Order: sequence, then structure tokens, then C-alpha cells
Amino acid sequence: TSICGMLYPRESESREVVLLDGIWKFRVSPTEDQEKGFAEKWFSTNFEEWMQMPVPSSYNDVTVNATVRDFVGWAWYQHEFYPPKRWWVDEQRVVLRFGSVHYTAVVWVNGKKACEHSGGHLPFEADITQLLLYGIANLVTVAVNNTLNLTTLPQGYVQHPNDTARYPPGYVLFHHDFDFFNYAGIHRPVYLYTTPQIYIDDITVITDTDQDAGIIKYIVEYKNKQVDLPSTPQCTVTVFEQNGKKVTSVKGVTGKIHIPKANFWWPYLTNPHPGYLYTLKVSLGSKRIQGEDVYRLPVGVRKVTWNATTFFINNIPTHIRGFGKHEDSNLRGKGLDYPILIRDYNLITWLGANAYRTSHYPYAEEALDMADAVGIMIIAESPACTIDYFTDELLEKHKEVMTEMVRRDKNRPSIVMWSLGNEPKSFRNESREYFSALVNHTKSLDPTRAVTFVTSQTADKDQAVQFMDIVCVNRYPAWYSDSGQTDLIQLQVKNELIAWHLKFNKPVLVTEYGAGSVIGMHMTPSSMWTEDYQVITLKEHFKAFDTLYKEGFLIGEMIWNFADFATPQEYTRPGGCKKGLFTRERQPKMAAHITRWRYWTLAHNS
Ligand code: GCB
Repeated sequence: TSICGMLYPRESESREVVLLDGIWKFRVSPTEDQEKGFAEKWFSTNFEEWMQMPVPSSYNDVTVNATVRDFVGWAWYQHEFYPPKRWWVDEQRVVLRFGSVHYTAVVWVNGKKACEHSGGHLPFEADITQLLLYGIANLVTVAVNNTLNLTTLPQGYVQHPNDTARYPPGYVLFHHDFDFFNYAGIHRPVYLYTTPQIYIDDITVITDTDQDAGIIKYIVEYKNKQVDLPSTPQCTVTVFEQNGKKVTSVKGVTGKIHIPKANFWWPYLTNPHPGYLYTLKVSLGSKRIQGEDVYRLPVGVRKVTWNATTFFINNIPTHIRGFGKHEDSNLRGKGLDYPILIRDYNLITWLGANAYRTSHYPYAEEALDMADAVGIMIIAESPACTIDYFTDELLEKHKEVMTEMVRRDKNRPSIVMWSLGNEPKSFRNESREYFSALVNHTKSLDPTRAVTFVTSQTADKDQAVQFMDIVCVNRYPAWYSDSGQTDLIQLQVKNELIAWHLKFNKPVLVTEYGAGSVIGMHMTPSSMWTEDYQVITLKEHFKAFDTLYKEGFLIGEMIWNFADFATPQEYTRPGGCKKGLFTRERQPKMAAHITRWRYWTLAHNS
């Protein structure tokens, strides 16, 4: 892990941002010779053969080629760019930043290695000032490998079957236990940005409320590329209202800002102005000596707390109404797409939801910017979906990922909980020490938010929930158990959730429940896979939840899933997971309409 900050690239009077997105050159390694690109140094000159590939996007569904769709191994991207000469004249520091590349990435600029990163859902960057050439084309090459193994997050398995009667020699099978397609490629924007030589490397804010006043504690970290820095650079921090009006200004690289009668950050539908964001303008250095660096950070002032039964935002008990999501859409796979992103937020507010979980990995920063601004509470999940084997090596990787996640997202008001992972084999004894160590690590990085993970176990079997702040459970009565028996849902949900609360004396949140439906399929009496069955499944859960809210320990309900999404090919999935309220094209099923009715009713009654 690097100790640098990971601020989102933002333009300012001292910083330029250039987007390198577009159509890049792309090729895959021959299956039988995965090292070929390295041996032949594909990064040193322009590719001799290539196809065209959009960036950002998963590469899998864009071509008509099954080899590309199902590819496992090293795939290669290449692109040319021209840095403007003024960057050289003004002695700017230049950084190349990838929002995410799945899974392992090696990056070269002009034939020289710039950086490597492993982990498919978090940004990485490299200072490429010394690698740039001015006056001619610059070449960036990225090698991407989507192979997963027992020390990656998520885990995966590569098999080399040796039964020659059934498989040709050298045949490779790739397998994983998590339930979504292992899309790969350059998934999020690629930026070049500049800073002065003395620059703001990181900003950390922790906010609090005191009656109707807001408090922002901040730390600015800076770095210096020059050897002789005269003295500590000057730092000025100014807070602005959403309308641009100045609130106050303080000096120093650390400090505490007091805002009388503050506009707090509230979740959607709890306040006429949810998602209120101040702007924190940080100015570092003096114009006279070194040039000044300026960065503007959106800041929401709010406080997250909880006790044994209740979850509070700004001391107000808050129920969570939402769902699990995926970064998934037609053709683009997991590639960031602005129309899909904005459509999703329009559907989220149409539903009257106030929260979602970034199941099952950290989402694009652009998506979380929307959550901050709209007032959507986020349970930010790590990419640890379905851990089967707990080892020390995996724990180290998992800690590193939590460090990178918190570093990227620590300042976001929308994030109210960190989820360490989804449905690990937490009935195993080894999961106990593993999760206890991971909670401690995460709490040391961020003591202000709840830490949890999502279990699929029952209260008597689970070994890891005991260390968590909130009990988060996935249950599928009348789907994976007692298939077809929707009349059992209320009884089972009540008994299971009460058991959790009685055993651990913690608030309980249902993070997944639901049923699959193929849009347009109807039957009465209802039957699995029809829209009618999905509606009845949700309604039976609603009735159980209403009783449990009266018991006082249930803090919310989240449906699986917001929209249908791609899975590996399986005989249990008709073209993907169909538990969406919306189709993969983001059109409503019947279930979306009843959820909308429910969520708006809950919002009005709270
Ligand atoms: C689960 C998993 C989720 C799956 C879902 C399903 O428990 O957490 O990733 O997609 O069930 O539909 O099977």
C-alpha cells in the first residue's frame, strides 16, 4: 500500500485535468502463451494487431467474439496522448490515474513501467512527470489480468483438468463462488492531472454536530517534490455554502471549523434539502514563493451513531429503505456509464429509497458523488464476496483493501457503514479471528462509522457477527429454502430476526431478500419466476417487517436487487439473476411499483 492520498482529480486554478477516455487499442494474449506480450514487449511500441475497445467499459460484451467474452488471462490496452508543453514550461507534476482496472494491472508510459496495482475496484495512480515526452505522441499501455485465486478479493479458482478423454491438453477452467459475472477491463475513467511541485496530497475531514452547530475537523497533508522547502507552507481553509456564499476561513494544516446554525447533511425524504454539501476550499503555499495549490472538497456535516436497537443520523432515529445493487448493464458490463448512473439515481428517488449497499465491491467515485449530493445512505462493501478460505495472506490483502477503501471514501457523508464483505463462510471457526482482526483494523482507520459484514448464516451458527456494530442478514425464505411456500415467510422472518437480536443485542438490518421474476411472466396462483410471485414474496416480508419495527430493533430493509444483472452461465439462472425490481434495461417490474408504494409510505410515516 502506498501512503499517498487518493483525492479525486478536480480542476482548480492550480490543477489541470485531462480525460483519456475514448477508443483504445485492445488485444488479448493467446490462451496457450499468456506471457507473450511481456516477452515481445508489447508495451514498447504500437500494437501490430488490435481491435477497438471503448474506455471505460468491460471488454467482455462489446465484441461478437466468445474468446473475448469468456477470456481469462492477460488482455492489453494501448492509447496515445499529447501532454501540453506548458506543463513542462511551468514545471508541473503530472499524475496518471485509473478509477479502476479489474483485476491486476501493469501500466507503462513510453515503454517504461509506471505502476502496478492489484484489486479491481479501487483507484491507483502514478507520478509520470519524468516519463513524459513533449512535442511527440506519448504511448500508454495497460496489461490487465482478470484471473482470481485464493489470495485475491474476491476469491476464484483456476483448474487444469487432466482427464484427456473429456478435455484437450492445456484446457483451463475458471470457477468462482460469487454470483455475478467476472467482468474485466478498464472499468472507470482514466485521468491525467497536474499539480504544482508543492501540492495537497490528502485531506481528511471528520464532522460532528453540536445542537444546531456543525463542526468540521480537518487535516491537510502536503508533499513537496523540491528539496529545499523554505518552511511549512501556508494553508488557508475556507468554507462555502452550496450557493457559493463564504461561511468562514481559518489557517493551518489542521484545525477545527465551527459553523453556527449549520445546514446538516440529511438522507433523502427526511428534510427539504437532503444531501446538503458545503465546499471546503484548501489553498496551500504562497503565490510568491512556490505557487499555490488549490483543491475544493465537498463536505456534508453529519453524525452517525447507533445503540443496541437504533441507528441515528444527527441524533434522529433513521430507518434504512433500499436494496443491494450491482455495477452492471448491457454491453458495458461494469464500465462506468453516465446515462445508466443518472437513470439509476432517478429510479432510486422515484422509489423513495434512502439507501443502498455497494454490493459486492466499492463502486465508482462518480456514483458515490451522486449519493453524497442526493442524500442516499451507502453501506460501502469491500470486494470480499463469498470468502471460502481464510488465510493470513488473504487477511493481509483484505486489510490492504480496507485501507485503500477508507483512504478513497473517508470524507463522504453518504457512507454510513463499512461492510467487510458479503456471505463469507462465517460458520467456520477460522472466520472468528479473521473478522475480529479486520474489524480492529477498520476501526483504527475510521472510528466514526459502523463496521459490519453481511452474513447468510443463522444466529446459532455464525462466528463473526459478534464483532460487528450492526447485524446484517441475507435471507431467502420461499426461494432458496421452502421454494414456493410464500405462506411461511412471515413466521420465518420474524423468528430468525428476533433470534439475532436476542443473541447479540445489536440492531438488525435485512440486507437481502427477494425472489426472481422474468418480466412479463404471470400466473395466479403465483409460481416461482413470475412477477406475481416476486410481488407476494415482497409483500409477505413487508408484513413481517412492520411487526418487527414495533419490536424496536429492526433498522431497515433492503431488497435484492435493484435491477437484473449478469451472472456466469448456470442452469439456475435464466440469462442472469432476475431478482431485480427493474430489468437490466432499467424498466420497472410490478415489484418496483409495490416497493415504491411501500417506501413512500414508510417515509411519510417516519
Ligand atoms: C445471495 C448473494 C447475492 C446473490 C443472491 C442470489 O445471497 O449475496 O450475491 O445474487 O443471493 O440471487 O442468489
